[in-house]
Amino acid sequence: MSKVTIIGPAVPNVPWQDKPESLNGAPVWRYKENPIIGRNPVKEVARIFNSAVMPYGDAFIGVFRAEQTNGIPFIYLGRSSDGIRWEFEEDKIPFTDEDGKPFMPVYAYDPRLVKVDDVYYIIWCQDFYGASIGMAKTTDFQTFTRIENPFLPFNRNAVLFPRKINGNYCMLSRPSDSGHTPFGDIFISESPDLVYWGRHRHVMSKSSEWWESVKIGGGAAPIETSEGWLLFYHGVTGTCNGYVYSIGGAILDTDQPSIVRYRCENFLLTPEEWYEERGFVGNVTFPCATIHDAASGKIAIYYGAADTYVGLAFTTVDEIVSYIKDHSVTRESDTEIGKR
Ligand code: BMA
Repeated sequence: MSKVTIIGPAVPNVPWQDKPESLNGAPVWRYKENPIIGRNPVKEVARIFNSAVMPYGDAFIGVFRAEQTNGIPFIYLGRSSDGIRWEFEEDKIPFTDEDGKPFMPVYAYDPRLVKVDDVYYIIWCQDFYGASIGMAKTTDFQTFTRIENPFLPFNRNAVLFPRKINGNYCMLSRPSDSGHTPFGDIFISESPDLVYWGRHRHVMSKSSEWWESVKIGGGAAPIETSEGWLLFYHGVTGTCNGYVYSIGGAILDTDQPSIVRYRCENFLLTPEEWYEERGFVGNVTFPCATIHDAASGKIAIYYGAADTYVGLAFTTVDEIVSYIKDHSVTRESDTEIGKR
């Protein structure tokens, strides 16, 4: 029985591998057979990465960033019985408007998938006269209805919380500029209906830790725990050879998630393996989802690797929360409510 509890359903078939004994103090370990999705996984798709999955019935379902052979990213649906071997639809997800008419984004990337009450929401980055956030809902993974774009451009890395907080939907996002943004902090916004968004608050900024000194962005949907919302996010540093994307961790206050309770000064995972260092864009580890089991505390982290592959890594809620707390450094801009 874990000391820190995950608040959520039991997922007894959560993908899992035990921690290797050789691992030196690190709280997160990789699946030995990574990457779980290799190149050219679907006809006319060169690479799948930065993708989100979740339990669905007795199996798993996911929305995948698929870079087509014309270079344009779209979202494809995938299914898996074990969360490791995935089968993909041959066509991109057919988004429609509220009247059921086709309504495809110009491009779509970095999807997140979050269930709130009985509805599944897909949130991604798309063109809205500049890079911003697109959103759709489904209850059956057959029809996918676009809902209003939540934010103005430019914005990316929107992550919905898996339940309403104080009666409102809550979403993290990362306002920035267009292109390969050299800055960016995480903010939170609230909505009573997923149409009107407001009460924007700052959550956390890039930090003076070198691995996240350029920009940060939300990653997987926050996991509710007895200690607060456990957030895996990405942090970026700049080098002579370009950006390096690592995975970081923080714990946000349960009722006021713009307040950061703990923030890990160390990265939790950084590009080290060949599939993380080498690919279309080398040196990228980019978390977009977790599958987690409230009964055992096991957490499987899904991350994009080198803009080419999907990797899987593991931790437990006890191990990760105590590591984040033991290595926590918070600054005023983390711990304040985030309103100025
Ligand atoms: C960001 C996004 C991600 C990508 C990363 C590294 O700006 O486009 O999809 O993984 O760059 O290329």
